[in-house]
Amino acid sequence: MTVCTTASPETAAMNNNTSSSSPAPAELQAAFQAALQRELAQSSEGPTREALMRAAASACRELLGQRWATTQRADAARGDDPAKAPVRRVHYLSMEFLMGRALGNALAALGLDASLREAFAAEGQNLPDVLERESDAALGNGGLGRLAACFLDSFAELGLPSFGYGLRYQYGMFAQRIQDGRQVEVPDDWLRLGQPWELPRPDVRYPVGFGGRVEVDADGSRRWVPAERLVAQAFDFIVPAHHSERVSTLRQWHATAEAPIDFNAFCRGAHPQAAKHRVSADALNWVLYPDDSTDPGRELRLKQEAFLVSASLQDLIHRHLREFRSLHSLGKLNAIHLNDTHPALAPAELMRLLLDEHGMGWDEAWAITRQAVSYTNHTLMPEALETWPLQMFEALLPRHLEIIFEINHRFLEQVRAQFPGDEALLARVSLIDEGGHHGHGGERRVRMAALAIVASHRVNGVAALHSELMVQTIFADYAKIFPGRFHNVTNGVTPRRWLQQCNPALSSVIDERIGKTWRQDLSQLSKLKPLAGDTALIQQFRSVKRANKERLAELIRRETGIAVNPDSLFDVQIKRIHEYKRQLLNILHVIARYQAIVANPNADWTPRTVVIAGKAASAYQMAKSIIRLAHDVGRIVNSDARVGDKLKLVFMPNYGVSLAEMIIPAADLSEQISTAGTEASGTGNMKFSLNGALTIGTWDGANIEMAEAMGTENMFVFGLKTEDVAKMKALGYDPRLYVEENRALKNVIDAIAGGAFSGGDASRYRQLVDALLGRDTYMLMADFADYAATQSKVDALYKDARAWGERAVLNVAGMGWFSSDRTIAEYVERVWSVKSLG
Ligand code: B1N
Repeated sequence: MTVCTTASPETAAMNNNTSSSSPAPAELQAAFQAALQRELAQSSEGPTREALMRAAASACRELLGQRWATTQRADAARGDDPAKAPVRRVHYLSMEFLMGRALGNALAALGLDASLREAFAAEGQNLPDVLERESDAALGNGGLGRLAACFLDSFAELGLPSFGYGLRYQYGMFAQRIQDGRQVEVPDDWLRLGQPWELPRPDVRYPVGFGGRVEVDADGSRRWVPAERLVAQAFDFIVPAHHSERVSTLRQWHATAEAPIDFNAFCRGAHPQAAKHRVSADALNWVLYPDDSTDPGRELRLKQEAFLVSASLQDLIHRHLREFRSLHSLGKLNAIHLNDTHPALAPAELMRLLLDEHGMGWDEAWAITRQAVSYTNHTLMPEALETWPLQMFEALLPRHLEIIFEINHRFLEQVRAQFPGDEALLARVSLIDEGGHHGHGGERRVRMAALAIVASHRVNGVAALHSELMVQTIFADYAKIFPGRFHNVTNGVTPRRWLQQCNPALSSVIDERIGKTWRQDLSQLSKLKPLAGDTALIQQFRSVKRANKERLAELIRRETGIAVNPDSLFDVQIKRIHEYKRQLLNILHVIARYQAIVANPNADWTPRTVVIAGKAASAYQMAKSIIRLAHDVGRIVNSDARVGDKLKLVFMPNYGVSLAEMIIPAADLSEQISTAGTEASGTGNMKFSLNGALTIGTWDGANIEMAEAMGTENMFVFGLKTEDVAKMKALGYDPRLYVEENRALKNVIDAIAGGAFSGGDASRYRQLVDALLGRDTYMLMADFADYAATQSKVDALYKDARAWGERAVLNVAGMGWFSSDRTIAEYVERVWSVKSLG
């Protein structure tokens, strides 16, 4: 799939390659050997796996650097042919990019696996062991950050002129250790051993200011005089296409002090004062906020967001001026995309740069801003809607606040004209929350989602249901004011990482049947549909799955000491721990099953291994309590001789991209069980299905579209629908009624409450049980019976290996639409192309 054909013949050639014309292996071998010699010179350990990994990475990096230069030259020429509509360059602004490892991907993309395999063998090492030595680049929390990483892969593959912009955090997502069944957070010092992938760009640096005041010149023009100035310094991370020589770029900003030492203060002996700016710059680079869905209103986070936005937009303007010499065409030739509201300062900063630094008038600057900016919303959780205390905002970004006031003034005028007399509407949609209600102690706050919506030409949700709910609930007022601005683009995942690389054995089976082109055009997978009944194919699927399960069983044993049976059904739930995702519902089912097995050990049980993995935000006590419960229940269940292989519960520590690549190919059953209406999309759901797991899931997020694509009969759907949830809440939901009428559920709750899993300590899970019996916000009690009944259907089908296998094939066959290539093609078509501007 190629969406962008640009003017230059050079690019056309780059795009038309159907298979990557890899550099001569000799050239790579030479680069690899040179890098290896450098590595060896620096270490006394000999050619360790680390040394080989780093040598391979730097050899790849050199080749990628060449491709980068060619790609940039081609993109710069994209406006040259007056006969063609110019292609816009996309600037994808995101506080998170969850890249994982890069070497395996680079080798596959460059077509170098084979020659590197040989080079490693010559040193007595095999490829997978060497690849394993690379640590994950974990600069993201979860789905939102991983989506951004999949998008970079698709940008490269589709030949889209683009930059991903992020921050170069010193510490990424914390590593999770488990001590006595409890999560302990450990800093992720991922830069400790240096970063073989990044290309420092010492010549790409921009000043970024904070604080200070706004001065008014004699001619009335306004100018920001910041109190503090940092310098943003670029580091590039290059992402190769697999089927052309194009690359995409992730440009990550690193903050340094403009004046790292105040020598006056230093000479007075006032060392803290002398180091003030350096400390402040370091703080900015310090750490990724380890929070999924809620942000504490912390000043450092706002500074990080402002820093990302300012550096990225200065870079954009600089490049645009270099290429086109004038700013008038900036909106037409550039798209600026906001990955949620985290970079939503972008329109304010762009206005500031155009007005104050480049002397443009308001109307033109605003027109350009609106043309360029678009915004994706990723969650309906009201607590995740970012707002900043006005006081703090003003102290840090006084000029931006003035601009936001002006945008708001003009916007509210328009609303007043459109809906005369509706003062309540004005208060609801204003970019400023006046604080006249409960919460936040009545202080005034800046609403970032409002800014993002008002300044964008398009706003989208990430799955059909989510986009619908978005305009019916949190953004209903804005949808009334801007009909036509809102739409849907359903998420997708890159088939290169999430099938080709993580599951080479299944990839070969698929290749044999339908050829290899699914890597570029995932819709090819539908060709498997007529083959779903093919006994040999089912058998191949089964033996690949079995081998992947053995590999996972070995990892489980290494990591947790638990022995699991690869012939049992592997039932997997891996994602951030959050109440709405309902890992607790999963655990309740495990307990019910445990009790039933103990009561009736000789029944014909389908053996199951339940695997859970995920991190809890460090301050999220309920999520941490769920992790502890999983361990407590696992300890009891796994050591009960009456249970044996019939049931195991495993919590795998330190979930991340690389662990997902190991677990997903080994799953039989994928748990996607969020309360209907709460999971915006989910992307793990897609990865499992693509690897031949069946889904047990609610009618939520992208599960719905997956079920429709593969046939609802091929998914285990259960539970309340969004309308049911809303209705029941409106009528007054009482979870106790469900517990009273369901003996199995009552026994489960009683066991937890009575301390059956906590050594008799009835207080350990009191809060958790009280929450279930009191509010049960996510309606676990209402969904339990249907969930358990549906799990029994899973058991029954798993006993019929042929029927299960046929459905596994149909799952893969139905996933063609869920490629991030398709997602990006839709963004280009509806959001980023010149055409989409209307
Ligand atoms: O974004 C993913 C979706 O597939 C998931 O359903 C959704 O939960 C996830 C604040 C978030 N939404 N919001 C966040 C992350 C970090 C943060 O500080 C919110 N993540 C999602 C991709 O669309």
